[in-house]
Amino acid sequence: MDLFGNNGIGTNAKVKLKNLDLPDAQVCLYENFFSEEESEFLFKQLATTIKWEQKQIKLFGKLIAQPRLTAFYGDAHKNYTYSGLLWEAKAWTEELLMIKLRIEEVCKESFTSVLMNYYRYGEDSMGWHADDEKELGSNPIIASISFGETRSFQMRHRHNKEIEKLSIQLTNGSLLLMTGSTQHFWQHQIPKSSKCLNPRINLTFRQIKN
Ligand SMILES: O=C(O)CCC(=O)C(=O)O
Ligand SMILES: [Mn+2]
Repeated sequence: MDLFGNNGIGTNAKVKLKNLDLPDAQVCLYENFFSEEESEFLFKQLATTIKWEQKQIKLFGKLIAQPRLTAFYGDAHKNYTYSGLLWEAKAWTEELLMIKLRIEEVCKESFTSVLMNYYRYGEDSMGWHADDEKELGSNPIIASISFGETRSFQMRHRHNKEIEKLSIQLTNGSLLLMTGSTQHFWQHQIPKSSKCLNPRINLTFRQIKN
């Protein structure tokens, strides 16, 4: 498939941009950012070429396996501390560079790194957090791409309990862009689901400033 040529940015007629109108946040969702055909191809490529690992994290003094597989790729020496783990970047693959280029054209920003999550089934999840590590700078720019099964991406305000939690459906080929003050004021999570769900791959492109 020609991912650089005729299928280039802006040529997927189905791309739909939604600006989520949230207080203290700047969040946009591009549905069908990648076409169905591209998404299917990229899911398969990423599932087979990325070195997925199930890492252990310490929770309340106990080591437990993270409920998903992860990987971290990017520019050399742009290391990252996340969930109490030090991540050393593996070298960009051809597909990751292509995806990065497509996002950079739209965001008018460049990214140094990508943190990836592989949710194998409904039981795989990610708990409440904000992407606010100091390496990401004062107003982190997070470009999040999803392939495979649709999962709920929930957001809650960190201080104002009167603002209702919201749930965004992240569909195959979508791009969610979080910028500005979002990480200061909001947390997000991918909750477990008791439904029998197919796998999903999520890529969060980041700027490591160190
Ligand atoms: O899977 C997702 O959509 C969220 C991933 C995420 O929040 C992260 O990697 O920090
Ligand atoms: Mn996150």
